[in-house]
Amino acid sequence: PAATLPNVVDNSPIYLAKKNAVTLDKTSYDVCEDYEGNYRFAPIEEAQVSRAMIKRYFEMMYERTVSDVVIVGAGSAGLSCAYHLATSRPDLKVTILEANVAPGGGAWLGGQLMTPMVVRKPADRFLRELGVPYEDEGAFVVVKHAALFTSTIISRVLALPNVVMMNATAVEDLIIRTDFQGRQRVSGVVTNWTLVALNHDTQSCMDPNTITAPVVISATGHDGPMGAFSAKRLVSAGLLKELGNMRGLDMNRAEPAIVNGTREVIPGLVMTGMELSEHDGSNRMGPTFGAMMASGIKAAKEAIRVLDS
Ligand code: AHZ
Repeated sequence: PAATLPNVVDNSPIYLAKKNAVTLDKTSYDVCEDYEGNYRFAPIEEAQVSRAMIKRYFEMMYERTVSDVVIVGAGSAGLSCAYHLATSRPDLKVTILEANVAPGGGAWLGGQLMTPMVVRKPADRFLRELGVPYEDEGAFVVVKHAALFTSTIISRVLALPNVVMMNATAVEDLIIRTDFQGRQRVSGVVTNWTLVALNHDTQSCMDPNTITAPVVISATGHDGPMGAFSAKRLVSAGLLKELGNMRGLDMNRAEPAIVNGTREVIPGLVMTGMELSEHDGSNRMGPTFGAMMASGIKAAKEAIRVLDS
């Protein structure tokens, strides 16, 4: 059957008068569900596509201007944290901010551009919870492709109704307030489109935006172009004397140090994943991801403790 012409609500009389002159032949609007041969799409106006995105994105942004928990960074630690937090507390508005266009951080590969991902026990529990298959090697398990873990957890996290993720959005600063006891407390984040954040030196007057939240979880990874963001900001804000700086690789020391060190580092700010190695001066573990999962889960529990206290 011939579909009706799309109905873009628009109060411009000029647009309405000219509309029929620019729309396609009505016969091409027949919807065909047969994937073989004469496949045709349902009719659409370009303005509908723009409005479908703009309406949802900006309504989401408006609503999440006040969130319960903001997670900064969607690498393996941030995503594990988001999954545990949002599934165990469906009442919380969990907002993930990721500076990159693609979420996932360093977890698309296992190490040195090789695809298998090693996860030390007992973090294999989390893979079973997600339904990610692996080969058991005794002390550790191997997922055949790191992207299988990362794509699964991204899809699980994004399917949760209380989670939103804004990609290509960088946290440029922290909101730091003084509480009634005179303590400095992180109370939210200062954001900008990453492409804007990267161009502050070349343009002027590109002020940022804010999201307030009683708990911010920082999962920005070890130092790099954007990494260890909150740890470095705590130093420049005078809330941390100096960076511990990530030490050399030692798998046996590094993984427990990261998981056991996962905590609220200053009021309102929980830190997880490899960012902690810069904050605390602990070792790196290289290409083994169990600590990122376990640290993310611990950060989620810590955020709940802070919220409930
Ligand atoms: O884009 C970053 C990445 O996706 C994002 N990020 C960093 N700064 C940000 C900012 N605003 C928003 N200011 C920001 N997003 O944070 C994510 C960090 O992910 P990651 O994979 O780099 O860190 P992780 O701690 O989740 O996992 C670390 C994995 C590593 S590194 C390592 C080693 O070097 O030895 N070993 C492991 C397992």
